[in-house]
Amino acid sequence: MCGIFAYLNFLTPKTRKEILDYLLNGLQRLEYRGYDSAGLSIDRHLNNGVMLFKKQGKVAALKAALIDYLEDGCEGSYEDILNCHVGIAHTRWATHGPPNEINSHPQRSDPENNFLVVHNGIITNYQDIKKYLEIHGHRFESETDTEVVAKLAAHIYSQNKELTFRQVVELTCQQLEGAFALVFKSRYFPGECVASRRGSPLLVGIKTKLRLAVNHVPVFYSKDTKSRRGMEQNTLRRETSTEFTPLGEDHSTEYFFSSDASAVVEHTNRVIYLEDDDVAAIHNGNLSIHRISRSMDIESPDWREISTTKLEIQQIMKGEYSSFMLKEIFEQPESVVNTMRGRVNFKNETVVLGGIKDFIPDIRRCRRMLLIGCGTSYHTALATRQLLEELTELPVMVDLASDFLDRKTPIFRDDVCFFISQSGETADTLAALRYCKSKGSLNLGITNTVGSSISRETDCGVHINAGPEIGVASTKGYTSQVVSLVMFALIMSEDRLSLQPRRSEIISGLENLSEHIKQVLQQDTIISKLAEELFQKRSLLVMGRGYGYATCLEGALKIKELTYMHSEGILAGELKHGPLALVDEMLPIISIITRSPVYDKCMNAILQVTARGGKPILICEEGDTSTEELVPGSTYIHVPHTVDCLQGILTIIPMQMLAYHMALLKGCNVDCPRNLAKSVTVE
Ligand code: G6Q
Ligand code: GLU
Repeated sequence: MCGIFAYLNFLTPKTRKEILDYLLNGLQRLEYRGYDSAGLSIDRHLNNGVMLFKKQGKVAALKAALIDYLEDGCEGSYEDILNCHVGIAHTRWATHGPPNEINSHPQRSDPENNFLVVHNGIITNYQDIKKYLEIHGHRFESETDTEVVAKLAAHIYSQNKELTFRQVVELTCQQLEGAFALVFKSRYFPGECVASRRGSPLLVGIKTKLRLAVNHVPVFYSKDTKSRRGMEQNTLRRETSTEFTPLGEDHSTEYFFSSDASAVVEHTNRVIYLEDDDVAAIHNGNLSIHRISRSMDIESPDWREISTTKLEIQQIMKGEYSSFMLKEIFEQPESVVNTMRGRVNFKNETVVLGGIKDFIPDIRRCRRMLLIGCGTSYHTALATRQLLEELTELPVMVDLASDFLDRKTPIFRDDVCFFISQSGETADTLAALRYCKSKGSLNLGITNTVGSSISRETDCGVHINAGPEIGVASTKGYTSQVVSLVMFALIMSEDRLSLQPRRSEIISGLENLSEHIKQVLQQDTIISKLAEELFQKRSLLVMGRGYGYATCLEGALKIKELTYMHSEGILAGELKHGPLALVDEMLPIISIITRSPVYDKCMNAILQVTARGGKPILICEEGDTSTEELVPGSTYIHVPHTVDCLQGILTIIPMQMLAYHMALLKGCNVDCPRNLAKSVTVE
């Protein structure tokens, strides 16, 4: 989820200082991705050992610690020249185990650092692998999922010392489930580096003095079960060693592995984007790419192109995006998948939330559920209350943490309280949690931040795994929180026969969610045009009901916090009870209207608006011709149709994009709106 940077210099003499500068600088280039700790590994001066440096906090803290250590001179000087060397580095954003030095990466196989690995992503079957390795005598030191990878590699190698580094990694990765980008370094294979990915991005940068002989790297298959001509071969292919070399006599080459191009562009613009299950190995200065077998269904090419990246250094601080907020909005197709990864089995229609599974029987026995949060996290509670009521048949209360505390709300031992907080540190939510703890309820955390106060102080919980959210306005945090509570509702209803068709419908909606979000994001041009029409208005209403109501409040919050324009989310059912007085030809009203049992009621509200000269802007479903017939001539933003309880995820995204574009037009800082902070640690 965060950053990987590795550097290999082959026949390219570099001082230890230069290598460390490359690694630290690479990590700094990846800082925009957000992280909580950093670490790196380089070779030791003497006896072929490997050094590990890890630090909680910023890369600058790691740098300071390194300088202190190396300047003491005990591990060889800064100026030692290393002709062939591998250094690996990482910025971690914790998913398993709080941020601290032991949990930082590189993770190691043993105290001798025989195999080291840096990892982005989540290994979903790490507990099974851990049990297996423990039986075989391995002792674990960290709480991460990643440590199993280093130990498994060492275990596999200990059983067959004939294996090449690449084969060790290939066998290791075959056992892994989940999402990963991995880069390995080993004491047994000095000067070699092996990397692989599945679901998390990873690229290789190449720098040579002379022109490259080829503009692609061939892919080799360890097990070629089906040739291109469709003939069964079932043979192990012979290894070919020189897969890729520069032209001429000078074979000096430098390689970079990185999560994205921003960390390598200052060294080279020649990059190879690895594909899922590629194993890229550098041996004797040669890069080769291997796969276990050809994909049977996709005609993927037998080579990886060496492309020329056009990214300029000035552009890279936020990757290819101009702001964190934009990056986070566009990450949502991926972040919702990360929230579900290893938890939803779409085939068997089962859901497992490891962090709460032992508490499910207690939760099922409760008398009431309370969802508590602030701001966007409170809107998550509103967005999921209806589904929770439907699938649990329990009373569900939603509360703003501050108000909940002001009221000294009565709480009982048979209550289950959810504390929803992206940061896990919000003072009001934390105070509400502490209050509930004193009353003896069962307390669950829904947070994005492993090791945060809410994650530590609750009895159990769900990490939403959306990746770090840096923009003050919450975007991907919101959609992943909603997905987490939907998954929880699915678990609560798994043994209810009568609810199975409903569960299937929701699980299928979750399966298609990422694709649907991508379709919504394609509306960017229409939305930016709409922003041009709206950004100079004085006020904006967002109206809807049912599952659309949370979108109204959250959409209005996005507009007001980013553009400083007055904006209000209103429940369509309340229109006649006040807000209708505001309606005239001038006031823009965005209406959320999707096919649901409240469609007719939403339509009535829209007609009341048009009857008073108002011109609603409609967020509706693709193919919904009836709305367009009833309200002709309005501006429409279309979102794909999905199951009602997930529709709010698709309707909030145009609102996030609208708020973003309006803020840009008004010249506001989209990442840090005035007067607001990302983590509100005071009440
Ligand atoms: C909205 C903000 C804000 C946030 C709250 C609660 O865009 O990000 O409303 O949701 O301050 O924060 P936590 O979710 O971190 O508790
Ligand atoms: N899951 C790993 C951990 O928690 C890696 C997290 C990351 O991508 O930084 O250590």
